[in-house]
Amino acid sequence: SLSHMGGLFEKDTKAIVWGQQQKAVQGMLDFDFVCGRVKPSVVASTYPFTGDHKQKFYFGHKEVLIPAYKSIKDAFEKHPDATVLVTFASLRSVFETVLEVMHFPQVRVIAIIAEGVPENLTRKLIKVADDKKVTIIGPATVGGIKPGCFKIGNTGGMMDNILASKLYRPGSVGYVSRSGGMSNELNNIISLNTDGVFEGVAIGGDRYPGSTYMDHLLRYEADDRVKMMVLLGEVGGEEEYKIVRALQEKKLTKPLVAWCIGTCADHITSEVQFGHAGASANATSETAAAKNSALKAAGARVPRSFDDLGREIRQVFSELVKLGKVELKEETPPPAVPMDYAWARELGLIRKPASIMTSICDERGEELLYAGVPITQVLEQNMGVGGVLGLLWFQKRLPDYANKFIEICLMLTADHGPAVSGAHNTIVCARAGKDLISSLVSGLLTIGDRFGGALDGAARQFSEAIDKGLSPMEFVNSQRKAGALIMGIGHRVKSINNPDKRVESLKKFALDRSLFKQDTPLLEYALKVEQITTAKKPNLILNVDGVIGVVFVDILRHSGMFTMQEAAEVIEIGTLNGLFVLGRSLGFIGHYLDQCRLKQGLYRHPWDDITYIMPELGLEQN
Ligand code: Q5B
Repeated sequence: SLSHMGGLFEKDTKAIVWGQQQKAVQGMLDFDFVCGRVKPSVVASTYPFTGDHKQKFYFGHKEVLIPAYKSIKDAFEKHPDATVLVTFASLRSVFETVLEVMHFPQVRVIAIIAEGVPENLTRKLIKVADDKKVTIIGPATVGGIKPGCFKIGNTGGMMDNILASKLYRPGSVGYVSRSGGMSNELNNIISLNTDGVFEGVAIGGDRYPGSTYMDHLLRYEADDRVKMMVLLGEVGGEEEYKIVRALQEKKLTKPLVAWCIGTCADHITSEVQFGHAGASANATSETAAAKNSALKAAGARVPRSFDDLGREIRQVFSELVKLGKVELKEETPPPAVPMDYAWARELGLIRKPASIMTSICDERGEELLYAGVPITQVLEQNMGVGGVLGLLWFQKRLPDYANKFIEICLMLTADHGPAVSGAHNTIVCARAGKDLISSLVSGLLTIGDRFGGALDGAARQFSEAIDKGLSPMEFVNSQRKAGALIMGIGHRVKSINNPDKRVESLKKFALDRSLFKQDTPLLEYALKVEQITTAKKPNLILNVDGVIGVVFVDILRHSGMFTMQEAAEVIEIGTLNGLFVLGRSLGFIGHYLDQCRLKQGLYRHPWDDITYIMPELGLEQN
């Protein structure tokens, strides 16, 4: 059954990976690149739970697309040159998938990573694999590595480990171990004491591994490029005795350094089961110590302890060099593999200015923070919508009366009927069959100097006037002279004869010192301006935009929460119109829903409400 066990992996070996293991595939491609492979070793992946698509990977600096197939059949039929399957299928699905893959004649090697595969199923797979001349590595393994050629999945660890153990170019030592974790240790020990690893396979920790120590040692024996071999066996099972016999029968002739781990089990009085399913001695002959003695007696080079393994390997290797059996090659540095950004960041090797900065909200931790305040505290402290707005807009816990003022503003600006520009637009848009967001936005787009968007303008104009020391009359005159309207003054339907109740309520709240606990000099100034404008025309009242604008300036300047610079910035960046936008969004959404509920058809403006004035061009020509 061993005649088929030639070299498993070469520089052009191609594999298909079963499973969504992007990190492992990227690791394989990085290994390929550092080895100087011309093409990536992974040609496709397969996973039954996603449709056919392509996945993006890096091959060195280049980005490559590797196809992912839903069906195993498609993957192997479309990639007839793929001879290896690396399967990350779970213990539940691995049997069926491996069985299916073995039907494809091109398949020569299957690496099974899953742990806990039922032993009876593994034995069935081994039987089929033997018939089909397929080599199985695993189950319960990280896989194996052939420097310069191919790496199974996550074998060899991260790139720094691969570079440190010089796994990017072949050495002269072939090793086989059970444990994947220990294979990393072997990579390190061998690279420190010899010219490096030629190939290493971790056969896996189960009692019935798909391929055995012997299978791989015989391959190494047959391969001229392997000059010495290392075996890392372990307590439990009889596999190591096959090596003993092979040594005695001279089937293995190359120098073999061997050590079985688990010798400490002899010092423990109770029966010990180590991490691997097979790592338990059921008889004295299965102990690590017994196997080490037998191996030594058969001619293997067995160190006194695991600590001496490196020294023993070094000794054997230097003997081979002295005998001229190993020719030391000049080292050529491997190409630099670009480091993954995430990894480099984790190691603290790079810094990059963030594309986005934020100072109002942090959702990354266990609890959402608004300006550093946990959301549970926002609720516990009854901060309300006003408090939340204070945190998110100003990064401040505003005083309760200011939060209350904000909430009153939102309530009073929520709607002012279907006739105003914004609501009209929302209604027309809704009746044209558009969705909620389009209809809302259509309404919001009308907000500006004339309609609902005079808050910032009023704040700016009135505060500039008071800062310049202009009397209300001087201010009104200067605006008239400049031919500019006073923002926050005037209304289409409200006047001193038909006062705007919203404005009355806001004034009442802001001027009541028992409720509104601060001075309001700008509001008082604006009311004097109103007396002058309404004397000219009764509709030139301080309107809803105006009263909110000036009271907010009073909050910014006299609540003690803002510096003068912060107060100026709030106005400058157009914050205050946001209050009207936010409040009126409630109404616009209401109008949208209302139109839908009332099943209103497409709006068309009636002709009798349009005056058509055409230039009389046609007549002139006649
Ligand atoms: N005159 C609001 O104008 C309106 C003057 C003025 C000096 C002024 C106008 C205006 C400033 C912007 C402003 C917010 C367009 C309004 C809102 C929300 C709403 C809406 C709703 C809601 C009204 C007549 C005469 C003319 C003008 C003079 C007018 N305004 N002078 N400063 N500010 N205000 N916008 O009625 O000599 O006759 O030529 O632009 O604060 O949008 O409910 O509807 O909740 O939805 O069209 O409340 O005041 O008056 O343009 O015919 O002017 O007064 O120069 O003088 P009207 P006009 P003259 S609140």
